[in-house]
Amino acid sequence: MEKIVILTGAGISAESGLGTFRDEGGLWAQHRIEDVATPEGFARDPALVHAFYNARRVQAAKAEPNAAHTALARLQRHWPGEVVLVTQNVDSLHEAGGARNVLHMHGTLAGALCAACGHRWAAPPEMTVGQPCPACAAPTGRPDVVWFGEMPYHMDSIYDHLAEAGIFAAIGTSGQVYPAAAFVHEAAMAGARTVELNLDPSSGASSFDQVILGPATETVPAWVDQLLAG
Ligand code: BJW
Repeated sequence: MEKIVILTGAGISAESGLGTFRDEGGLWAQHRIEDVATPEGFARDPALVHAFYNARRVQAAKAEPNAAHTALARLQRHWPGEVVLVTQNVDSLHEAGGARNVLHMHGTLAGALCAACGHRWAAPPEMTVGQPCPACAAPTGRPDVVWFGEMPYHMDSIYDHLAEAGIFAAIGTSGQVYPAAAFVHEAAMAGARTVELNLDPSSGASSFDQVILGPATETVPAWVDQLLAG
């Protein structure tokens, strides 16, 4: 049975109350990317960056998975082949909705990372500047997320899955950030059928075989029903 590879973005968590980045009033309308989502911004003002991620960690902890998250978990349980979930999101709503083996290519709010030795540990609800690393004691704890200019996680595994995909879906992502924006091309080259599910057409919509527009809580359960009905 065909392998399904699904890429999700901030739009899938929007109806759980978590803000997207590039929609009107989104996170990038309120914060400068250079200040809060680059290693240079963290080096300049770590307190500002910790405050940004502490607030999002608190908000994400209160959020509940929605019908789109649970529908993808249902697809993972019932599809006779493999369903690989790759998310750009740093929340844990896929897991809370019952999904397994989620590849968090941009890291997670739940993790802390030592910028000096690379050790990882569970982030406290509030991270502070100079937090010592439990492994090497350097005062260089940072959120375990991937900023611009850094290499996303799990890339070898993701490219291997894309090369074997029979179906590729991108859900709730604007297609403006690489390398995720190019996954549709990788999957198409492997012969996959490609589908975008988004509120509005993304900047890469013309690269997909099919585009399904609407809120994820409506389109994703319907798409999953259709796949499982064969
Ligand atoms: C709904 C909805 C509803 C709303 N229902 N839908 C030129 C060309 C190519 C690349 C580059 C370039 N110049 C620079 C680069 C590289 C750079 C990049 O892409 N820059 C672009 C700005 C051009 N990329 C990087 O630096 C990456 N690293 C890298 O490339 O390493 C080298 C490499 C080389 C080769 C292979 C592999 C690697 C790292 C990128 C890191 C991004 N980090 C962030 C922050 C993470 C931590 C955090 O959360 O704070 O990741 S930025 C931010 O954007 C976050 C997101 O994951 C990411 C994508 O955003 P997403 O999810 O698409 O959200 P939005 O808001 O953009 O879109 C939401 C969508 O949902 C919209 O379309 C809505 O319509 C929709 N929607 N409600 C359904 N209810």
